[in-house]
Amino acid sequence: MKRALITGTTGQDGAYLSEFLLEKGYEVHGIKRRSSSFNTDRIDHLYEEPHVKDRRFILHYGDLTDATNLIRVVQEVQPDEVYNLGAQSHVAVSFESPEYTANSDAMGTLRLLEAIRILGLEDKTRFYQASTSELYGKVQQIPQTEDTPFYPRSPYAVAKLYAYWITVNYREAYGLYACNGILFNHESPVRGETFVTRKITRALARIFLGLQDCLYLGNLSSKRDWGHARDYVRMQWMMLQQEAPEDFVIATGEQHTVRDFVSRAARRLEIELEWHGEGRAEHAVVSAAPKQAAVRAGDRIVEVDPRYFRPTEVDTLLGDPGKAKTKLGWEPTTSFEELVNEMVDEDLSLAKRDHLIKSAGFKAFDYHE
Ligand code: NDP
Ligand code: GDR
Repeated sequence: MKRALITGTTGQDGAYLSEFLLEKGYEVHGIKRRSSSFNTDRIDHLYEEPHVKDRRFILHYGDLTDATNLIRVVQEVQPDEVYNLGAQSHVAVSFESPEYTANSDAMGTLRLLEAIRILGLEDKTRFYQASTSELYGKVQQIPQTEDTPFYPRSPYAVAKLYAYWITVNYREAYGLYACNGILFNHESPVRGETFVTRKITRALARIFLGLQDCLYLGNLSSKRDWGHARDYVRMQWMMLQQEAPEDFVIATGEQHTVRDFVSRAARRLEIELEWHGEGRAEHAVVSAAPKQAAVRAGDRIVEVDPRYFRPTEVDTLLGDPGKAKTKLGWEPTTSFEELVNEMVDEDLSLAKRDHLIKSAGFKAFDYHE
């Protein structure tokens, strides 16, 4: 039985990858951070309590900022494959916590690679690094391939640049089987609530039910290549099954603006939007809505709020997944429309639950950022 160790197992990709590897028959070990409240929502359906005999999903407390902890966990698990998905992954937050972001995302990757080396596991353990299209930043070539130059535009991307190169360096210096997956944005119903797609689908579902009045966003003209996390974790595994380690771009090859994502998500709820104004004054007004919606034609439900603009922005990202397709036979299976619809449908179910709680006189969770 193959054994995998995943950092960031409680995150979006960690949850999908854990599920995927368990289905493949792996024994899966995940690192989770100590938190004052439960942080395992996304993996609760996989949880096996410590008394289950021969359990295949095992969690270890740990943190990428703690080298001794990583060495101990790697020693205990003796993994065949390590997936380094753990990170402070929010670009906007990285401007507020740049040092912590560098510590977890850049130094954390080094610590994990060193743990493998210190324990003499270079010939046994294969290593996957969660690299990112944010590396391209101020893009110099469209679409972006494995050979496009990097120009990071945030503390997050700069930290990930270090992680990218230290992974390449350990491959070249010590013969470690180590790969970078340069993944473009990928989303799902369990995407973190403050990334733009989930913020949109969650807010629109709540607006539909009258739980919220308005959705405030930053740069509506940003273009992203959005895929489904389920498709992308499959590729993370595929990368570690080749004869020789290589880096791959994972993307759909299709690009949409944030504005377009909003309009598509609204349409799933049968709400039609009209866009007015420009830049910081841009907003969307309902032009048609179904009877059961809590909004009416003329309601202004999307506004730009400058607080969500970033000091330096990545305006446009579009990946070329040609190498992944030719060499590994990988292709995304979920279209943009299917992705938007799945996310809206799931958020509508969650909003209905909150609506029910509220209408029964209890306080429903109401946080949005
Ligand atoms: P999430 O933000 O959903 O998950 C991040 C995970 O990392 C969480 O489990 C989080 O724990 C954990 N984590 C954060 N800080 C630390 C730390 N110091 N030590 C250990 N664990 C930590 O990210 P995604 O699942 O979306 O992304 C997975 C990886 O892929 C990340 O590295 C991200 O940067 C990268 N990436 C993501 C893309 C995307 O579009 N989703 C695209 C390209 C790259 P907790 O749950 O406790 O917060
Ligand atoms: P990104 O994702 O920065 O691409 O990083 P995010 O969804 O945060 O932003 C995408 C684009 O939308 C614009 N935007 C807003 N973003 C947020 N979060 N909130 C808003 O209100 C808002 N309004 C407009 C942003 O400015 C941006 O242009 C994600 C993360 O998962 C990274 O970890 C990963 O490496 C990259 O994708 C690939």
